[in-house]
Amino acid sequence: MTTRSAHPSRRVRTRRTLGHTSTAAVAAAFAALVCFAGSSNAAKAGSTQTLTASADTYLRSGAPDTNEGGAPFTMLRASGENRTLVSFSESQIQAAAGTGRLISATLTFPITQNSNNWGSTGRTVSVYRLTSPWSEGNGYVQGAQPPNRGTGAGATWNCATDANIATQATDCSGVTAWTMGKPSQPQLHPWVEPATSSALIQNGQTGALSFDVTPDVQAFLAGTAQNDGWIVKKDVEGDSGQVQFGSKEGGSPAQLVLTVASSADTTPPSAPANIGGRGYSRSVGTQAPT
Ligand SMILES: [Ca+2]
Repeated sequence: MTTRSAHPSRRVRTRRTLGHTSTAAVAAAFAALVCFAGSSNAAKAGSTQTLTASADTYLRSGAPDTNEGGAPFTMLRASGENRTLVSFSESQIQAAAGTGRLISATLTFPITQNSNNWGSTGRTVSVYRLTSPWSEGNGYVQGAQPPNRGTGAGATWNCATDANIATQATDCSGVTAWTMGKPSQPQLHPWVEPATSSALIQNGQTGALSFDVTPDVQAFLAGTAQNDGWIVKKDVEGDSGQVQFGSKEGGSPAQLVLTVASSADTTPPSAPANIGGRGYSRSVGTQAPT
């Protein structure tokens, strides 16, 4: 498979498909995008490029000093308020954009386990841009046999960076602490309201859950926002609904799919025969997973 989504109609179809929550459609789109990511060819201007998460973990209000950065999944669920964190390398985002113009950025989470307890009409999950740096950590406790609290620093419910995740103490203060609770005081939270975007998740849904994060990535590229990644949580966290997403450690990390046009390209792409021949030869480098 070529890395170039050279034919305009194919590219448009892919982007439209990602906007739906139809299981089959999302699964098909995700499979196609994974195929793009697997190629070693340098991406070209006007192409769709896929980055893989550089850090992922999830937070648990029910275990507020426990890190799950080494888990083979991330999770959302009502019991103990599980929330997913993910971030992508700023240098990889910059390299992927190059001097081009960002058309779209889609954050995609592969669904690896759906508990199918989302009510009869599904529930809404939203992604927010984080405003605090955090540390992934290497703990794997929930569901692990045996549990491994991990070593060193990592994110927890209480701490953006808990200095010692091996202990059940809150080892952070000041800039390394954050406020995940206090729902009536949103100004204390380390994320931007309102949500960047939302998606519906339903019983029986497989494939992937995707969010449009174009404005956030545009802000990263423009230098008007710091790239601290995103947090994903259910809009009503007390409602039933549990899902696991793939993680780096599980071999199926979240992906950031960027569609970038050449900075000189102000018109839709021309026929495939013209691409690469004149003005489309800029190489932006291969995005290897980290
Ligand atoms: Ca991880």
